[in-house]
Amino acid sequence: MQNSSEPNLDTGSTTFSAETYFATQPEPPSLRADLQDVSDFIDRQIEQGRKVVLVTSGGTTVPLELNVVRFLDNFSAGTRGATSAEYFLKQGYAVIFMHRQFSLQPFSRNYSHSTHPFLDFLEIDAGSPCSSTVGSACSYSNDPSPSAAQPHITVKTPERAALLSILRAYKVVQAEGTLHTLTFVTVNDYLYLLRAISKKMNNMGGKAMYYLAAAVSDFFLPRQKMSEHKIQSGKGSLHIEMDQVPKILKPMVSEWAPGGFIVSFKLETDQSLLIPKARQALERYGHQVIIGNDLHHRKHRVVLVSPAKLPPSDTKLGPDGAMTREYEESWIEIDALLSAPHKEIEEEIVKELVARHDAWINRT
Ligand code: PAZ
Repeated sequence: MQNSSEPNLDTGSTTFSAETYFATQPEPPSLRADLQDVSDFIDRQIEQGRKVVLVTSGGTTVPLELNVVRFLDNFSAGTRGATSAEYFLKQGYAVIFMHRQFSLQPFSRNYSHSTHPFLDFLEIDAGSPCSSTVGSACSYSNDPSPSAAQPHITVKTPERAALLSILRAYKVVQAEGTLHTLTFVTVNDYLYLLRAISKKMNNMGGKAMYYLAAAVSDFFLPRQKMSEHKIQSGKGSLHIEMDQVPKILKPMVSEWAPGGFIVSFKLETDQSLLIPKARQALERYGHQVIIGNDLHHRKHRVVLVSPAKLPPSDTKLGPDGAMTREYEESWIEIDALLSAPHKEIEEEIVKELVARHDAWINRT
């Protein structure tokens, strides 16, 4: 990076292998404690015979300075991950929900501060003092003692049924201890957590599913090239050269979680790229499913791309005589399900994946 207040140390490479990445980039300070909690959670789920899914959600950041003022961010509100996590819980899975700090979370996502603010559907009961315009005349509003008169707060009638159903599901999950959440902020946090959790979950073999919906940066600034302090603007325009984040699906599939069912997401803005890029990635990494979605239709339409289940006689040979793989695509669209006005596409995605995961566990 130019315009840095610190000397740049050349790491000698712009294409990091996963091995080089972890050998040169620092481990997040909270990693060990996070991992211990995840490990205890997994052990409890193994005892209870549950399948476990790791859901990653939200976007990673790439800090530009060690004392971070500016950073590069990846687009994702966390809707896909948080919504899917709820449906996995409903299907009996235990969920490790690894999400970007402050992005949407299962259950509470239904009352996001921007789209459905919680305070807007609460009301102070008529008849309670302070039920209308509350001002300084509301003498007890700040008195927390049990003996003090308190107004009754209720949920507005049209909101009650939905809230009750969400609250009940949330309480069941809490009582059963089937949801464990942990957070990342930077791409470095994400990579370290993903590696550690995948290795831990690999003890579960086929009962582990990985649902990688987080939006992860393809580029990063190695620690050795970062400015310690806020980059100063005095020297004119800023030129930053970022290195490529290693393609972690490769070691994930072959080393960290070879026994698991791995589902990754691919986001494109040009829909025509979805299938070719998904096939290319499956060819390269050899995991089970890629879900392609384009930015503007992601809430209504996705495509699941996976290796085709061909009988051996249909296996094709390439020009060099080597076996070539065939892929199949299935689209999920919720426009077709007009009967359900509040349908969420994640319900269908999760239903399909659970069926595929079960078939995969029971394969001979
Ligand atoms: O979180 P969100 O609902 O706003 O967006 C979800 C998504 C588009 C980030 C996700 O479906 C996805 O495609 N994740 C992978 C992105 C990538 O290609 O890195």
